[in-house]
Amino acid sequence: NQYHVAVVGATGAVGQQMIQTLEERDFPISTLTLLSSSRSAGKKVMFKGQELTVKEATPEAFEGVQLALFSAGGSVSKELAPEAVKRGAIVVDNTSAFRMNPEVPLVVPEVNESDLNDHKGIIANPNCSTIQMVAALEPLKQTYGLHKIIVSTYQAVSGAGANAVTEMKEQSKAALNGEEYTPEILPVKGDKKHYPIAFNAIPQIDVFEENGFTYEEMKMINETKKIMHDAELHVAATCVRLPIETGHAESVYVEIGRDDVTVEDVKELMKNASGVTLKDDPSNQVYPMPLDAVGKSDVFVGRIRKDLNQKNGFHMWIVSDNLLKGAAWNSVQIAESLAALNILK
Ligand code: 11C
Repeated sequence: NQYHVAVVGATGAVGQQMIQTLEERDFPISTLTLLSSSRSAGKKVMFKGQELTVKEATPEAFEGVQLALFSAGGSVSKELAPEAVKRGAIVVDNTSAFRMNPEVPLVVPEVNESDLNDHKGIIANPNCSTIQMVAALEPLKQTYGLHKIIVSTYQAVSGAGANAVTEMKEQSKAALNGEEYTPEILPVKGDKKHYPIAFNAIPQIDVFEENGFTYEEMKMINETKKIMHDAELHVAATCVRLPIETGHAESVYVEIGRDDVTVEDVKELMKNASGVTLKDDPSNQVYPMPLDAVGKSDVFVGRIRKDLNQKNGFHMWIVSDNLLKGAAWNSVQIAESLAALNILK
């Protein structure tokens, strides 16, 4: 089978990666429709050696589309994903618009691929920092059970969009030249205050909630419980933005369901886990880093240690390309699963 596929947000950072990933994976496409806001309509994008013109995303643009990958912001998804579904498409949405909707499967194929069978038109792609964490922890949960996760993130600026990356680079140059600059985007475009990201660490990703956690932290907490089908799982997150261009890193502490598990046992699990690469050899200073993860689809795990006091406690370091496994690759992987499971006909 070949499919009529649409990419919504085709000129954005994630949209571009989606198009490239569809090409690299040779996803069976009969027609590729590229859609964007009216501002970017008319731009040209290459796909398999052909120049395609980006069109404005309107409800009518989804006529005949069988699969639509959305990554153009939550408000676009809220407005147009139902229009695409109405016209017969299955939507894979990379925004937070529908993730916690009980009617919408929230899927990381290595963890809960079978949830795709329950879709009602829209499937949500989780937040990037959630995806890499659950992909690495699912084998532990399956084998030993999982009670508690405490995560601190070291997140890249590309998660906040291409403009934020430009801001970081401009600020860095200005700072090195001893020039003045005014931060305008980070930590959050629409928030009251802005802080420099160059040579800094900002413990705010997205806006604050009433409970003192940020929305990014609450996404990691709520999405993890939904994807892992465990409302009782204890999850706490602290999300921090660092001046890294691409590649989110996470320091994760977990408590599993058994006391007798060794570091070697956990390493063995990670070695055999789908979508996970173990990079853990402290004697040779081998561990995952964002610069090495860029452009790769896997989730990298290292620095695995058993807690010194808690017999069922382990520490680990998880790194992945936030634009690939965190977004574009996970979306295309969902599309491949939909085709393989014959859900996409
Ligand atoms: C960040 N995790 O790094 C965010 C970006 O809900 O899909 C992804 C936002 C989302 O800023």
